Amino acid sequence: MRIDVLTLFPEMFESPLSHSILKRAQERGIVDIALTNIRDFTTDSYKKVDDKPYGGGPGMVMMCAPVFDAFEHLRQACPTPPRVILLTPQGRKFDQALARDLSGAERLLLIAGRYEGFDERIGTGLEAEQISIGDYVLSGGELAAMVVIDAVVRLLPEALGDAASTTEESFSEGLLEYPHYTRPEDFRGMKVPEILLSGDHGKIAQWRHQQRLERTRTQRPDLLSPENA
Ligand code: 6GU
Repeated sequence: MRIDVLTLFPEMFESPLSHSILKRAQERGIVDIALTNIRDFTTDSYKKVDDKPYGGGPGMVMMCAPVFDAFEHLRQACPTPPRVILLTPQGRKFDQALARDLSGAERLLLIAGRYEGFDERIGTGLEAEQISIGDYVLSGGELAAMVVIDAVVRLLPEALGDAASTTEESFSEGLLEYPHYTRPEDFRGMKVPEILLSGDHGKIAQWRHQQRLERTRTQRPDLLSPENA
């Protein structure tokens, strides 16, 4: 997969992209992630990327021209048409199903904005899908873009070792994970549940399933399908 990111702050991406699974996936050639600074596509001496909103009101708006020019530069360089994603609180809410859907694309182009928002014509003109990562306001789209990249890349074949590969499956069943424990058996008086030490794999599986249902009921009842409720 190839992922391009258009951003005013490419440096913000450096640390998340150079650790752990994202780092390894790039090293192994599973994903190629390229950052493009929108400001490099300004044409005036101030390198202006934002302007006052028509109609008045607070804040500044991301201008069309630098974003379109950066976009067209990237489109020229590679013939595969990308899925174009605009990170915005107005977008469709990101979830595991959307991550899985995006992980099937050959190419993604993410656009992260700053200021009050994008000129509306950026989304319409570039035929972008709009994605939000949740109902709260971030200072810009960069962290949201990183969330999307992380969730998508770990789903690419071979991106994960065996150990981690089951986590996503459980979420896709619509239930939270069961509780995990490792050594010691007793930590400051907090004991590992007896059943996990029993060696009875049937009983353990049953207990874990029960825990998943119970946790989901108490912490995320919204996730429960009618047959589990
Ligand atoms: Cl994608 N952008 C911003 N600025 N805030 C958000 C968001 C995106 N998703 C949730 N909050």
